[in-house]
Amino acid sequence: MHRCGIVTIAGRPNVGKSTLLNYMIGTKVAIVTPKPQTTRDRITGIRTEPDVQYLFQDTPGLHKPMKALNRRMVAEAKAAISDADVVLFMTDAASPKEAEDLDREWVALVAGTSRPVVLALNKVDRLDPKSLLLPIMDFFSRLHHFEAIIPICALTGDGVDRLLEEVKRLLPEGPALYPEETLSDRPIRFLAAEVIREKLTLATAKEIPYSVAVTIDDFQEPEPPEPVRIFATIHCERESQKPIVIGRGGAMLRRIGTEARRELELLLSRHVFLKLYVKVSEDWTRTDRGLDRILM
Ligand SMILES: Nc1nc2c(ncn2[C@@H]2O[C@H](COP(=O)(O)OP(=O)(O)OP(=O)(O)O)[C@@H](O)[C@H]2O)c(=O)[nH]1
Ligand SMILES: [Mg+2]
Repeated sequence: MHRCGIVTIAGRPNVGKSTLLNYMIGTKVAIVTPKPQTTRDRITGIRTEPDVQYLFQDTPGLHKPMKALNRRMVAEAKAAISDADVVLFMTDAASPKEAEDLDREWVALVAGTSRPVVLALNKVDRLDPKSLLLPIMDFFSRLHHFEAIIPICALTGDGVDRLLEEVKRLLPEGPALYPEETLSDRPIRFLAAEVIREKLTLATAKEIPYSVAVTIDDFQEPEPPEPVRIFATIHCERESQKPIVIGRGGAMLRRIGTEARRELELLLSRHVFLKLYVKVSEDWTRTDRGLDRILM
């Protein structure tokens, strides 16, 4: 029997959803940073095996929807959960007690969909001793009837085979929907913009990561050995943020550009020429019109 279906990966910010997605797909399809609220869009990563095709949807970690951007992220996550055949609910087993309230809100949300839910307890590498897992499993099994509760480490892949087995048996019967070689539903230029945003998020502090967006103005793929030519714009929300992103004598922008180019060269297995511009798009995160103008 062949199975195929949508598996939505959901959970609060920073628990490791995108890290797990990348591990399961075997390459980077979603960006990862140590800062919460990194993922903004729904991204589908596709894993094909002889008897199953998993369509994994990565989602933004939900949080208080204060701005139009956050409201849109919450809406994306909720829509992805309601589209799911199986929900892969994720939490960070090594996070402090205070995170329990957020997890509880989250469980209520996924439980409301009546979809089967598998719980992945991530970051067990940081749990010492391992006996600490038992009270966590107990906490969650009192909140909801999970189809399975599986401790994993998304960084190393520990436990992920078992997780995949559990998810597989819950997927509906059906043919593969994508060709075997398709790994993501997003075009390569989306990944290019995301990699630039990842490097920017890693290099800047405070509100900057939450105030910027990256658009690709032009993406040219001439015959090798000519490099791929990418022209991108970093949009800030306010005039005062522009000099921070550019840095003294352009140092910050050069650093972001170099790191993004290096990673894109690895992902594309080609030389890349990358040119970055910085622009102020006043308050783009605050209104739907602003979002529609900037987001891809
Ligand atoms: N120690 C450890 N760190 C992990 C593990 N999985 C993910 N991380 C780290 O946790 C941080 C957040 O990972 P992400 O994959 O971006 O988390 P996310 O859930 O997608 O976060 P949002 O997109 O903000 O909702 C990164 O620094 C990862 O390297 C793990 O198994 N062990
Ligand atoms: Mg993410």
